[in-house]
Amino acid sequence: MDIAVIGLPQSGKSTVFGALTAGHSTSTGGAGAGPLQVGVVKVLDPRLAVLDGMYHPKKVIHAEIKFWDLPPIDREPASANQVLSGRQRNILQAADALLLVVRVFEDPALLHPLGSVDPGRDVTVLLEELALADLQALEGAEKRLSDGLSKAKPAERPAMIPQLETVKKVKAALEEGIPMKSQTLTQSETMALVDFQLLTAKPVMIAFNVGESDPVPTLDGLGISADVSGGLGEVGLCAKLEEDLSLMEAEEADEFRESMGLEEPAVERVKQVCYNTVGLVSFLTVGEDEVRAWPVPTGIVAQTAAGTIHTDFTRGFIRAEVIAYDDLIRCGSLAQGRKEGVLRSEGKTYEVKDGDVINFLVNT
Ligand SMILES: Nc1nc2c(ncn2[C@@H]2O[C@H](COP(=O)(O)OP(=O)(O)OP(=O)(O)O)[C@@H](O)[C@H]2O)c(=O)[nH]1
Ligand SMILES: [Mg+2]
Repeated sequence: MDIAVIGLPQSGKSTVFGALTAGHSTSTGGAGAGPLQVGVVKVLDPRLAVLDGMYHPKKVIHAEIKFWDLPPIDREPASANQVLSGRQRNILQAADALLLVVRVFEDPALLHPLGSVDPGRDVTVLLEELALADLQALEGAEKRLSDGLSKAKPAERPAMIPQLETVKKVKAALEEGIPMKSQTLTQSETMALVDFQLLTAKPVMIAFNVGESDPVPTLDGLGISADVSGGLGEVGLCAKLEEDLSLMEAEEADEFRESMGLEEPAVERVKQVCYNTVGLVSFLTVGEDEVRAWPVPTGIVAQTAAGTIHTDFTRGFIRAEVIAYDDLIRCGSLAQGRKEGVLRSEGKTYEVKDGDVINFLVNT
């Protein structure tokens, strides 16, 4: 899962990124506008440790979250008709979710780009920037599609009209302040927009970067309604402190946390918020080679889930043998699970549940 870390200048993005990735990051894409930092965080699933003891596989593969530290969102871009740079846009479009860093900490020595520390305003501003970027993308699309339509042969036109209509509809709603993920669209309308990878369709989480003694604000408390925001995830952390702690030896960091009355490391809370906001569940696979957790969107059906292992598995899907993790542990083996009738055979449209241990039977 890829998460882009964005926010206003000097809000603490790189510090949040450092706290999450504990200094384990690499530069990438150095050409032109300077390198970007990317860091990988493992999502340790305790169920894999138990399965490891049961199967003794060669490898245990946990899910991973990749964080991308981006340059700030410039409120006065060099080019007035482009809010985000092309490169920023590409990374945001490819991301599964966005983590918006909002400054709450006070520091008289560090000027806020908008003149004052005001988290509620900053959340609104950042969401507006995302909406603006989508509006620009849709305006471009509308123009291209209209031009294409006027040049098309009469026989070609009927096939082109629905996409143009969808672009107009979504654009109008966006102008009313409704992000794409809060709009009611049919499946074919959603499909018509897939290629545009709109940013307001993505899950968004707010990371409130607080000072050491600041209370953590809430979106509710800031008066940001879920209707407008499309349902945001939220998490508070003192990024500077968390970054320092993340670089210490684990034992030393734990002592510090305890003495300061801090909860678990921020990265654990952020991971949880990511899973909840993006709406992920994990199915598991077991075997002598590897035991592995596969994060997939809630509600995914078996045939689509098979494709996360290998794209060919979607096409070649025959059926899925499924047992719930708890049942497998209770039975002690798949064979025993089959005997007791808790290992089931499921078809293409079976809805995958968190903790399902699955063996896909495929024709490749
Ligand atoms: N007091 C205080 N300072 C912080 C905190 N988090 C970050 N800073 C400081 O704020 C400044 C900017 O932090 P960065 O993490 O570089 O912010 P950024 O958003 O990545 O900045 P740009 O990429 O330049 O936009 C640094 O001097 C940090 O030390 C915090 O929680 N408290
Ligand atoms: Mg930075």
